[in-house]
Amino acid sequence: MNRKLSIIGAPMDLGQNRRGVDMGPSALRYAGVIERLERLEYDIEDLGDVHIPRPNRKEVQEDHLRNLKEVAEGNTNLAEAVDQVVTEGRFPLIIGGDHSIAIGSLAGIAKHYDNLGVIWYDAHGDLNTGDTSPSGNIHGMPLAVSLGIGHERLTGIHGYTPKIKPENIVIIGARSLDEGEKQLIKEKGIRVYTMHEIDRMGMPGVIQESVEYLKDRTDGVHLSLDLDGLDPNEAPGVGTPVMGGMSYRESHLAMEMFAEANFITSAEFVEVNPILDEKNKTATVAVGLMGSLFGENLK
Ligand code: 6HN
Ligand code: MN
Ligand code: MN
Ligand code: MN
Repeated sequence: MNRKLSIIGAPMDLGQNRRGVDMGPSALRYAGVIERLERLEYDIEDLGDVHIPRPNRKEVQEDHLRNLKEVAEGNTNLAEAVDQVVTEGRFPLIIGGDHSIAIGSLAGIAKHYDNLGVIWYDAHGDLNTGDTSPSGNIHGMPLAVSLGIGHERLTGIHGYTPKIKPENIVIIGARSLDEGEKQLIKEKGIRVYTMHEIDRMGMPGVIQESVEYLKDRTDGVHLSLDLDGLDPNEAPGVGTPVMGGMSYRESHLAMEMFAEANFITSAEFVEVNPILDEKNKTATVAVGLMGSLFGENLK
């Protein structure tokens, strides 16, 4: 694992319609992310938060895409910050913010790789477009956008498209997929471990298979962890909870196995909403998972 770590906050809440997720970066810092990782002897810098514009309430919504202009602008800023960190040979750890920030993260990271792998740890596929989305919320679209599918104001961020290839993606924990997303998964042959597979194979089997699958075909792997991938009993502070999720222990095991495999090259933790949370529980869970991901139990 790269021992040089840069934390970038992305206080984005415009990719969905519940307020509070823009305070996610603060909640994660308050839950002790820096101290936790410093204990593991990382050279760690906190770059603070990138600028996210405020929404223009008077503007009409374009093509069933809520806050398109502002989400695009915020992600452009994030892409530049992340690109800079990777250029400096440091590991970018991005803290959100709603999941639309994966658009900017991947834009900044993927140009440094020929075959960037992506682990999408989430209750959702985030594979919608303006046409298939039930909500118009861009946080349900970042994986499609990164594949080059969607509005060009989003797909073209940071000057190139697509960012990633369908065969380099693994989705883990899915249990709420929209019709259009299911179709795209089939059409593109995207690997998905739904809760059904996790129940049948067990988390160790799922992670082992995912690692084996990605290891020889990729030259770097980005972990995009949406806290709603966990069961809402254990991570209640999220905007789009779905029952029947991955447990706290299963999630730690997944992070520990990723740490053992030593192949994650960038990561983001998203959708922590302290207003919907219970005493910062979800942020605390997220920071614990980061501890495992960065090798706490390998010491
Ligand atoms: N997330 N599939 C739903 C939508 O509105 O597109 C929910 C998306 C949730 C997105 O949790 O990052
Ligand atoms: Mn650049
Ligand atoms: Mn998501
Ligand atoms: Mn989700």
